[in-house]
Amino acid sequence: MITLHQFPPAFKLPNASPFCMKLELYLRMAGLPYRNRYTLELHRAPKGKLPWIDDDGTAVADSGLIIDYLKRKFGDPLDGKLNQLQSAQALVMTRLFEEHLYWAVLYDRWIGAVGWEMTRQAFFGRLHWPLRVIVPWIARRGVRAELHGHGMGRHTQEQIHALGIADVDALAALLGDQTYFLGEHPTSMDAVAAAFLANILMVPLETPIKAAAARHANLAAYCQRMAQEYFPVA
Ligand SMILES: N[C@@H](CCC(=O)N[C@@H](CS)C(=O)NCC(=O)O)C(=O)O
Repeated sequence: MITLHQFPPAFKLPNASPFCMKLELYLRMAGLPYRNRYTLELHRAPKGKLPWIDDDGTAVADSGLIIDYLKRKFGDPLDGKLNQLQSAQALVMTRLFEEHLYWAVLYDRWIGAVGWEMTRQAFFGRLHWPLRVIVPWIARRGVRAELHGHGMGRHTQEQIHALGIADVDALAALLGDQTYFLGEHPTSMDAVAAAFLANILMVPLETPIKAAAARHANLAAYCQRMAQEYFPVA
């Protein structure tokens, strides 16, 4: 049995971490049985980040590498029929979501004042004093350093929003009037897209990036469709 180690649900989504939500979505879409283990214990994760899985004693970390492992072990019902061009498109879109847009969203949640208040309440609101003050301060300092290291955090807020909006506009154009990102059949790319888009469109944080995504009727409808098919929204 696969045990999925991920953060507890937040923001009324299966997970406030798009990487955790992506992996759970993939497991559901591929029809693989799993059980959830909600945790905050990053020090137990093989790479110090969530999600990771324990598959009957085999630990695998990183959502993308986990999906590769699952495909090798259980087969590839979602992506098996993709051609070379579609696989390349999936890779490029995944990189855009995970290595670029993610950082703009992270900035809005952890650095922008309104986002930080929401994040602080959701993630640390149940801690007792003085941990309720100390832990979020340390965590936010860590995220600020990561944003700086990535480079996104060195831009102004306006520039970060413009970069995120350009990503969202490009993704809307790529989706076009297709049902799924690579055509009429769901693929693992849709686990990525739905997890990241839900974490923008379905989270109660009003940002210019969310407004830009909402202006694209195809992105909003896609997100609703994926939610109806694959994940519960509380
Ligand atoms: N490349 C990793 C990224 C995972 C990731 O960044 N997880 C974040 C949550 S969204 C995390 O665990 N952060 C905790 C930390 O970095 O201390 C994957 O695809 O699983």
